[in-house]
Amino acid sequence: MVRRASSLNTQRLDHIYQDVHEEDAKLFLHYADMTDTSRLITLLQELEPSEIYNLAAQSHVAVSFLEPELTGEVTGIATTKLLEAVRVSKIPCRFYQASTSEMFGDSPAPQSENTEFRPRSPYAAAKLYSHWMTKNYREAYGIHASSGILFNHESPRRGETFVTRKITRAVAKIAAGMQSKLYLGNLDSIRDWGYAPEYIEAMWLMLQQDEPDDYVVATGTAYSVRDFCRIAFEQVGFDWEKYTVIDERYLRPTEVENLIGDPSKAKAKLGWKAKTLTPALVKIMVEADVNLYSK
Ligand code: F7E
Repeated sequence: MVRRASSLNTQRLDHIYQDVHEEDAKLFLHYADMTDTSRLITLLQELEPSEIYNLAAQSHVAVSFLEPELTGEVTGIATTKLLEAVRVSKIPCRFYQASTSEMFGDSPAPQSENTEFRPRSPYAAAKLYSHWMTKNYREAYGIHASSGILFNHESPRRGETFVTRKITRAVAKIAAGMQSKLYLGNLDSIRDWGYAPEYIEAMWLMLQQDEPDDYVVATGTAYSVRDFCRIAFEQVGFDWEKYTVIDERYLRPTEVENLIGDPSKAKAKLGWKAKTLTPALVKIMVEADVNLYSK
C-alpha cells in the first residue's frame, strides 16, 4: 500500500522496479491510507491476500512527542481498522503486526516476551495499543495474527533522521569534505542494533508457523550511541570526538535508556538467529554511504 502524495515517496523501492517488464513484475503498489477503513476493506476484497504485514506507522519516537494525536491515529487506531477489515471481509489471511522494543520503555534489560511493558513515548503507547489489539483479535476471532517485537533494525536504506543513518551519512559527508560537524542528542542510550534484512526473514517465519504468537527479534548485544558513533568514524580513520557536538534539541522529553533483547524464543521456535552484529552493521552502513557520497 502506498499513500498518495503530490511528490513521489517510493525511492526506497526503486531498485525492485529496475529492468523488470510489466509481465514479470512481482511488486504492485495500491493507493490506500491506513486511516481509511472503507478503502482497507475494498482493497482486501480486491486482492484477497494470503499474508498482511502491517509496518505502517508514524515511526519516529521524537516526532511522536510533537504529533501525539496523529501518532495515536496512525500507529494505534489504524491497526484496529486493518484488523476489522480482515475480520469483516472474512478473508483467511495471516496478519503480522510490527510491534517494537520501545514498548518495554524503562523495564530493566534484557527484555523478553515476558517483560513488563512500560512505554515512554506517544509512539510506544500507540504501538502497545496495536500489540494488545492484535492479541485480542487472535483470541477473540481466531485470526492468525502474530506480533514481532523487533529491536532496532537498520540498513543503508534507513531513514536519515534515525540515529544510525544520521551518523553513517555524516561520517561519509565529513570524509568527503561536504559537512564539518555531526550534531547529536543523548549519547548514553543503549540499543540492540541488528541488520534489517535478517529481521524481515524473522517476520516471514512467524507467518509460516501453524500457530500465531508473539516473538522478540534482537541480537542480544548492547552498544551505546557513543559506541556506534566511534565505530563509524573509525571506518574512515577519523576520531569521532573531533567532529561530534551535543545539541540539546535532539534530547527527548522522556528517554528509553536501555534496550537489549532476549531472542531465545525466536531461536527455539523459529530457528532464527541474528548473523550480523552491530560492528558489522556499522561497516555495511558506512561503506554504503561512503559510496553514495564519493559519487
Ligand atoms: O534513536 C538517541 C535517541 O531515533 C536511537 C525506530 O525505528 O527503533 C527506532 O526508535 C537512540 C535514542 O531510534 C540522536 O535519543 C541521540 O535513544 O535512531 P533512533 P529509536 O528511538 O530507538 C525502534 C525499535 C522503533 O520501533 C522506532 O520506530 O539514539 N539519539 N542523538 C538520537 N536519535 C536521533 N533520531 N537523532 C539524534 O540526533
